[in-house]
Amino acid sequence: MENTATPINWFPGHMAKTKRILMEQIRRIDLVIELCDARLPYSSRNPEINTIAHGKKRIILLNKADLADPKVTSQWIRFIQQGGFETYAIDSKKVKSKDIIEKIQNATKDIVDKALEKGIRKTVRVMVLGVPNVGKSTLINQLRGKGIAQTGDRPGVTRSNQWVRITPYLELLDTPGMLWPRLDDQIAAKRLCYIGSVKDEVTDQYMLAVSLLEELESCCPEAVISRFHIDNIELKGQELLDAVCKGRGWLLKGNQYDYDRAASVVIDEFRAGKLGRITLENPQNAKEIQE
Ligand SMILES: Nc1nc2c(ncn2[C@@H]2O[C@H](COP(=O)(O)OP(=O)(O)O)[C@@H](O)[C@H]2O)c(=O)[nH]1
Ligand SMILES: [Mg+2]
Repeated sequence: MENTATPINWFPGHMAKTKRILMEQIRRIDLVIELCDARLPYSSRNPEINTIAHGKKRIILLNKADLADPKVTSQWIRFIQQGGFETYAIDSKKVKSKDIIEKIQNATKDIVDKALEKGIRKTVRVMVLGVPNVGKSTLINQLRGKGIAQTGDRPGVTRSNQWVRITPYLELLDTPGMLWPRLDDQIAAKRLCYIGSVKDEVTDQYMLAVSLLEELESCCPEAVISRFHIDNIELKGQELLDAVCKGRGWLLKGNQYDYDRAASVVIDEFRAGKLGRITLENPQNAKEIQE
């Protein structure tokens, strides 16, 4: 089998619309929290954020750090800090609300103090940005905790545009996920499919599983050998998927390989972290991410 998947169409019209909506909201925003996936700190970052968040304070969170290789995450943290950004690795399902709120308060202290000088107790407004499925809503729900109402009681702050009040003086805006429009970057596109940022229905799961397996073979061969019970790590394409089907016993009647099952299980197991904590990109081999 040749590796000639049809290019992933990952910048449909609604992404352009999303960008427009974000550009409209940004004027009211004091701080942007950019969430990216710690397994893909290059491909899951959206270069458009530099335009959208231009001139705004920003904190970059490497989310799902529980699924990523902690050593590589530390490298990424240093790399992003060198680019002049405040950045942390988190697991948004477990992160302590207090810690993140403190970071937001520190980052916006000068804005709040300046307003106080004029006698105004300012409400800090934070926009949470990131590709689909990166954990934006999970983080916001975690920060909101139990019993804190959504801010549906003020004009312009409704449930429908997802403003959430965290403290009396802190509001967060959950945004629809936005993919980045670099149609030329098919590697990034594929990797975003691995982590579920692109809908599975629009991608060829078989091709996706094969290219994921090939990437895993080169980045963590031991994990592939032990999880899929294969012994030849040089295999590529269909031969690789055949070996995985054989190794895990994914067979149909008549000893045909069950490719559908194999593709979906390979992708699911990677997403669930069952192959271990894996990061697919490191700062040395990723292109420059700072602007
Ligand atoms: N393992 C892990 N899963 C997470 C984390 N954050 C979010 N998730 C899961 O990722 C999926 C997408 O999260 P969601 O908040 O809906 O993403 P959104 O599309 O950016 O709003 C959900 O199944 C979450 O439970 C994390 O830090 N670690
Ligand atoms: Mg969401």
